[in-house]
Amino acid sequence: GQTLADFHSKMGGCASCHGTNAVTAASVPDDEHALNAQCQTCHGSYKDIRKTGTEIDPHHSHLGDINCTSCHTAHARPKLVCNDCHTFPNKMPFADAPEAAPKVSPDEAAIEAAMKAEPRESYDVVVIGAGSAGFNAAIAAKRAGASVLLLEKNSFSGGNSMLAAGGYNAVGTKQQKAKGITDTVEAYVEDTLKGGRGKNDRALVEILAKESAAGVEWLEGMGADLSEVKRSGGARVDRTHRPTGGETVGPHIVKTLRAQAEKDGVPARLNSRAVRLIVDENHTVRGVVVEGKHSGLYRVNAKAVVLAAGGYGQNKEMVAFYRPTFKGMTSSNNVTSTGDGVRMALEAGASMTDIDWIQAHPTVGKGSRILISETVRGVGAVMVNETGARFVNELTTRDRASDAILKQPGRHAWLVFDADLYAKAKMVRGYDHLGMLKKADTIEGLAKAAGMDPKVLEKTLADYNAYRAKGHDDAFGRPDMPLAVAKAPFYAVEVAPGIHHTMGGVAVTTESEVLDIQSRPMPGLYAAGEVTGGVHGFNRLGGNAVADTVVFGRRAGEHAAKYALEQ
Ligand code: MEZ
Repeated sequence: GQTLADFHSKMGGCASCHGTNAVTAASVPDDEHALNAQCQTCHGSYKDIRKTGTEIDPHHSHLGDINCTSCHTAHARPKLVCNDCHTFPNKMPFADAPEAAPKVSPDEAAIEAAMKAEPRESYDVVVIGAGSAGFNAAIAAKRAGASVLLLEKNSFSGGNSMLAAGGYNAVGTKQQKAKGITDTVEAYVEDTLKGGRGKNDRALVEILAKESAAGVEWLEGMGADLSEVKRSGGARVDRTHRPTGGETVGPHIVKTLRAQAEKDGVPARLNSRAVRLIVDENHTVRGVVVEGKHSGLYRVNAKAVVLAAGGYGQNKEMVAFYRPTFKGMTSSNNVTSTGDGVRMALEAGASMTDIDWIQAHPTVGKGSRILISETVRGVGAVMVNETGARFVNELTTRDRASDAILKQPGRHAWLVFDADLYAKAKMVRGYDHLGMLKKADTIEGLAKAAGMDPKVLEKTLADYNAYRAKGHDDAFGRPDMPLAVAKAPFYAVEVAPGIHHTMGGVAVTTESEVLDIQSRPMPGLYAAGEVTGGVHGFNRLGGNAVADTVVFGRRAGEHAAKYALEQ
């Protein structure tokens, strides 16, 4: 079959996509911005081509305005990136084109050669990974006066942050004050330490809490909407901030950061994988070897490098090695969470903190990779087992909730809620759109649709509603019961635990410096976000990952810039 490129070349030659310059590896920009602009000149923007019906439309997704070429690969068979997580049946044009040749990883000799070659470019700060931590670091470093390159291996930016659903934990915000919520830095710290079973690095947690509200303001200053505040598991008060209407937080923040980075002159360079940190004999960082999708291996010199490459939740070998009991478990993470940052840091001589601590999120859609956000429980859903009985405080910490589900028959559970919750939590409409919900006009009907015992489910919900009315959950001590489950139609979604966050990672100081195996800072090497260990201890609280990426992303960028500008 012909490719998209064959088709276009018949219309206007290579110039129809590439312009009139000769196409060479060096002339094709790694980020494909120019190509994508060209696609949109003829076909219109995503908004122009968006469908309005109820069908799944990849041009209107939580990934936002990503590059057309992420899916419409011109010289080989196209690939719907949505299907990295979903199983949409969408038919792609040129679906019969030949498959791309399998990617060959660069060998050691080629990497060594690139390390010795003349640098293609030089920057004060190179940031690896364009998720929330990386974007925050790049913007902060740029604003501090450094020249900055932001690298992203994927064909679109956002990383795992793109899939963050629940929200951003912050204390002392104007949103909390407006709702009359009494909260303190100490309470945030204590909740986080309790959730982490006291294994967290307290100094890092204190920074997280103290700088959390400033991080919200920093994002708001870029146009973000974090106006709603709700409860997450393990928190004593409502401190999880998110966009109005319960919209998912990750895509919103990524969209905001993407636009700001573009505006500030630090857009992510896409399709550009960092493969090796260049460090000298004194463990001082000198640069990075990059593998461009089109331009191959090249060296970039840097006075400082910020590792913001995310966790390893999608690296099955690393999961099986560090946590054998989670071997083969599904993961809610983006396919980009492959542990590259941890690997590069280890190769460079960094030390690790709690590298084997992995979090299973209790509610990943059964048999899928779709996270059913903690928000759904926070807003009011009740969790029952396959008979229809409750078995745990729905707002306990994730490790406890996951353990409790794995002890139930079939090692799964159901979240049950009603029309009021459906109206309040916008993300639930997304699950409905994906066909993940059972729905019925009566509780009996819902129980039958989900294979539960109707009598058991009816009694469970009647008891729950009575506990709510009197303000005390006699059965499991759930601290917050915002909604009854009383208004038809009723809904249920089947869930089971899945890998969600790798709490361990690169060991860092409070100034985001990476430590070597003798616990000495490695000059010029900084890290932030899920690639690091220490902040979350044994178990991360919902809402603390986004806070981590913003607070420590900013700090890493600022410290890296300061260091670089002093060299
Ligand atoms: O912080 C998280 O991981 C989170 C809030 C996830 C979720 O359930 O939405």
